[in-house]
Amino acid sequence: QGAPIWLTAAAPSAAADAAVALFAGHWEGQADGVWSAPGRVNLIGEHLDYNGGPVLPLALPHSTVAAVRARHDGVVRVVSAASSADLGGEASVWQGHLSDVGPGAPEGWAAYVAGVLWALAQAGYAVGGVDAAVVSTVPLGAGLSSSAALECVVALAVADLAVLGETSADAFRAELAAACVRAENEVARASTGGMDQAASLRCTAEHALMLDSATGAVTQVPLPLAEHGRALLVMDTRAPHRHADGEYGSRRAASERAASLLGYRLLAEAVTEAGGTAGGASAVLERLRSAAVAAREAPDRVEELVRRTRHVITETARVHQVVSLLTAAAQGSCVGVSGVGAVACIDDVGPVLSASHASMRDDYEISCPELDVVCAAAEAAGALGARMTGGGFGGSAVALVRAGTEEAVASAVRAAALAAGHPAPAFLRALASPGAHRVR
Ligand code: GAF
Repeated sequence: QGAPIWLTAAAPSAAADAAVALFAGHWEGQADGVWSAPGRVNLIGEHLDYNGGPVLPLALPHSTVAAVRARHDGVVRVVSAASSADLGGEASVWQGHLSDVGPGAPEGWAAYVAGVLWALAQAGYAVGGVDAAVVSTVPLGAGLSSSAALECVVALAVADLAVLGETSADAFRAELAAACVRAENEVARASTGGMDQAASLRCTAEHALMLDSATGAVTQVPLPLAEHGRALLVMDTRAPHRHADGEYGSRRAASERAASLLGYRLLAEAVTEAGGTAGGASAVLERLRSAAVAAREAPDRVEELVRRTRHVITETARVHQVVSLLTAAAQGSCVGVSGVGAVACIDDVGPVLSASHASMRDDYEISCPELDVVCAAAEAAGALGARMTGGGFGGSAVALVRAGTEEAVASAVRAAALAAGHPAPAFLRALASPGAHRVR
């Protein structure tokens, strides 16, 4: 059967050395500095960002690290290490001029670098170009935001070097995140929401980040896991993403259609109408059903819109539930379903994660057999709860486990995946890590 594969994060100094060495091997002279931006795992709140709802990601120790030098001639030159087939399999180089960057250009991974400079310029910042060398331990294609990590490390480096703003201030980081989202939406043409960029730039160590996607406001939510003998295990299914872009776009379109049938711009407004009660949710869903029928939507489409909206309403409630449980655990004021005390409150998060997975599988329909198998196997092996995380249709799941059981859970999950004829998953320890920062 073999042992589980663990994806480890590089020590910051080793990653910085690797980026500096890559820079020296490709661009004459020295970098001005080295920056790091993390990948993320979303604890709960899936497909809520573009609906204006709350999300709760944390930054991973797995990061993208860039050695960067400012330029003043509009040229962008970047080399990326041989981290994966997505990046060309071997060190891959892109160079171009900012005047050639815009919606749809360049294509491929360079969009996440050049696109950020373009978006900053569009936002009115004086951006002159860069030389950069990038290395990363964020697994690619795992739904752990490798592209956001790349955008965010570039944005922070450029902002620091050109002194575009107070890069330690959360308000300025929100502006940088907005530029990264614009690069992703317009230059890379991926219609994603803003969770991943906010996570990479605005997370802090030992906390999850509750982002209110409607206002951009954030709350740092304590994640007191290690001291209470609990841990988060990320399980990368390594399943091929099936039509993920098209399916993501169709979920987004369905949400927009449902909101508009209800007379709203964002489905978060329907969540407010539901008022946090089961009766309120049923009333909203009934109103949606009637509006969709009146608009002559096909019967299947009517029920699809109802299911999608139900996920948004129930998932929003689950985010607030998890935030309350974690906050109570940190304050030691916890009376949970499973008992009294911080551990009880943390353990009560488990079933909420599992309910979230069921909602994504059955109502939002973004899971896949590989994700269902790893979540079920983790729970059968003693995990307190598990759910798919990120966009879906492949990628990763996250499980809340008792500290010290990670290896046993990973072995059981690996065995279950192989028995189902799926690829061997890879595993990461998700320690809540700092957001993007300058390394040297
Ligand atoms: C992807 C997107 F990039 C995010 O914006 C978010 O919508 C997520 O899928 C689903 O929660 O990571």
